[in-house]
Amino acid sequence: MKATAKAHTNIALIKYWGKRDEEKILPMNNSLSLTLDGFYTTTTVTFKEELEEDSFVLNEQVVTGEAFNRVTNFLNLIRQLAGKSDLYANVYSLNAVPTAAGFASSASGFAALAAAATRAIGLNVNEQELSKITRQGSGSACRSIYGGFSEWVKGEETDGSDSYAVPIVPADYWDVRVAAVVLNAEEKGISSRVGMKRTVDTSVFYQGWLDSVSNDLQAIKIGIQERDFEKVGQIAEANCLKMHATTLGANPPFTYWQDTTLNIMQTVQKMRETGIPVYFTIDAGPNVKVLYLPEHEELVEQTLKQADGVTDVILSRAGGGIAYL
Ligand code: 2P0
Repeated sequence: MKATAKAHTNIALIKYWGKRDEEKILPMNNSLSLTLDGFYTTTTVTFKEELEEDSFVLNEQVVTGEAFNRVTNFLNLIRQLAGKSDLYANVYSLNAVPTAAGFASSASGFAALAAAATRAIGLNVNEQELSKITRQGSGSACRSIYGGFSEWVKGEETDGSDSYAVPIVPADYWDVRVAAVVLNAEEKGISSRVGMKRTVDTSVFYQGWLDSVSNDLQAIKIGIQERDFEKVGQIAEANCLKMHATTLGANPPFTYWQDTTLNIMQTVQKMRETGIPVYFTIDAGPNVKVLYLPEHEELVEQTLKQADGVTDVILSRAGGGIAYL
């Protein structure tokens, strides 16, 4: 009862920001992302009758505490679905997501875990069902089931049965690239989980965010179909700025940005003024991701590397969906 799966992380162009159900991980709004080739997790799950508890090894280190609890709670869900409540597993993961790049490794991590664990325990699930299961480990992970662009449809049901991601276009539809700009910045003080909850509960700007998402989503999907880079970039950048604006209206207020974050945002805007189509997006941390087209790769990389406060620039193409190894 063993299986290995590989999943890539994804970058949201329309952000998931806020839950309507914390436990089932049901979002307030739809979100849309691009799966990235350069950042992934490979996970092997082995269920064995003789085990008396789960174990989790990540990058050759035994994991305990909260991170272990999240994995074992997620395996409980899969055991329950399979009707095998007393069957425990060894989980062995390798993360090719540099922590410093500021990507949530939970996206590739839970997607790979869900795929490997369901297959190892003998559950026969399609991609939609797998996305739904993955969502309950970490919200953004449900989008990593698919390659290329995918959308997490928030759903309406209270049981979460209609909340899962769907594919928009595959990775080979359009060669859009992403530079992850690693900054000389301190670790974030507020996790995305805590940040989004505080924003939903207290931000005076949160309703404005919710009211604007469906227009952004509709427009960006047309932009993707038409391979209209400027349209997609403009919408993604504006959507990111709106998400971050909600944190300033929270109580107590907070921001994920640091001075180096603002510096890169301005560097990107200046490149645009010289006629290079580049756009930024930022998640729940200080680092910046820059969207660009292949013909501008060299210039984008050089310009970003030379900006103040940058320690590294990691380039990535669009990536594929779940793969079983
Ligand atoms: C996103 N983020 O759409 C947004 C944008 C951060 C900012 O999804 O609580 O790790 O596990 O569902 O998925 C980060 O949140 O949160 C995130 P949980 P997750 O990518």
